[in-house]
Amino acid sequence: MPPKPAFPPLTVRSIRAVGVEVPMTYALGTSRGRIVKAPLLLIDVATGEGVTGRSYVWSYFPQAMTAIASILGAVEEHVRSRRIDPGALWASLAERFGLIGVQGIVRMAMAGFDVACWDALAQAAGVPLARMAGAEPRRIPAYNSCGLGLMPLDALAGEAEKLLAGGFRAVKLRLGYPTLKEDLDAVHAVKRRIPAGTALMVDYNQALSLDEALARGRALDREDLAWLEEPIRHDDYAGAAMLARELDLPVQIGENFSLLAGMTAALDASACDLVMPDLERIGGVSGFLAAAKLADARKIKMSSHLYPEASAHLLAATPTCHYLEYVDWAAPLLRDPLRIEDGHAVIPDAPGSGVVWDDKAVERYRV
Ligand code: SMN
Ligand code: MG
Repeated sequence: MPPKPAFPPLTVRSIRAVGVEVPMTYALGTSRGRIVKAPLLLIDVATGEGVTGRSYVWSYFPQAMTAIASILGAVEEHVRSRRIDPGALWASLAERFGLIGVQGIVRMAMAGFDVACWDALAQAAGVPLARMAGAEPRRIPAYNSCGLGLMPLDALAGEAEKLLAGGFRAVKLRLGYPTLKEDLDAVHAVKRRIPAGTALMVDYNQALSLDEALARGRALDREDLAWLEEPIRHDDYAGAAMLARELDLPVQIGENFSLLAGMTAALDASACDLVMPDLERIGGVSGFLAAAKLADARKIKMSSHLYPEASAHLLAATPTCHYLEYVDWAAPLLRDPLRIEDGHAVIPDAPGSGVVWDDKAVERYRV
């Protein structure tokens, strides 16, 4: 990999956070509830040098946005006028928030700030974020995760077809229907409609007990699936390790890894065959790059979770890069949404992460 460019001298001037709710093209039924609007907190880090770095955090529910924005106010107070060196600022903020702890919405605010800082640095250096992270921009294999939530059986096949229309060769189906039979019916309905060779991932969002996961996993073993995601509660690493041992189907976890320590604990427990850290939960760009190193050291394939715009750059810097999770949820807010060609995310050849707001759209969806 090419050497990382030095960080250009930038200082924090202010942080702005704006909450939006963006209607989703496909409602997403998960075993944890149905999502129809994306609650996104948009973050702008203005620098004394004139460059503005941007990021967003997926806030899971709208009320969280107010709380995260408020924590960002405390972040701003602490880092105002400081030099932008993401690692040093992370360490300093972790110390500042030591009593409440770097978790939950504090971690979300810190990660959103970190990603925006990296975007500002890449812009100031005049390079794509991938280069700032030490990688050559390249095309990243992507799966379409926009839809295929829990829904009536007769609607699934049509949606699968729509999701492949953009050239994708991989899609993810949410499972966790009341019975195994319904899960299998959903898998079969989708498989009947997608071309042979299309990768099909399935995601339970932690819905199953360990016994039920073993039973359903054994049945799914025969379905030629790309992975089985979060079958059981996310922090039961011993249970996940048992499933990973017993099942042929690769067990995928990672969107709930909290910082590198969470991922390390999971890998030490042999809890999974694949990992998919989330840019926000793993600790922003700095955390994601550390996760990529760890995945490489343990020879485990790594995908991303949400945030496709910045994650595409970072997967270029991930030696064991597997799949980008593509969702279009922020696309209506962006001047140049991430492009998918032939099933691959195209890293834009422009300075920064590629996240530039369409101001009119932001106004339209602002809450
Ligand atoms: C998911 C989780 C949370 C919000 C949206 C989607 C899902 C995924 O687990 O992996 O896409
Ligand atoms: Mg998931």
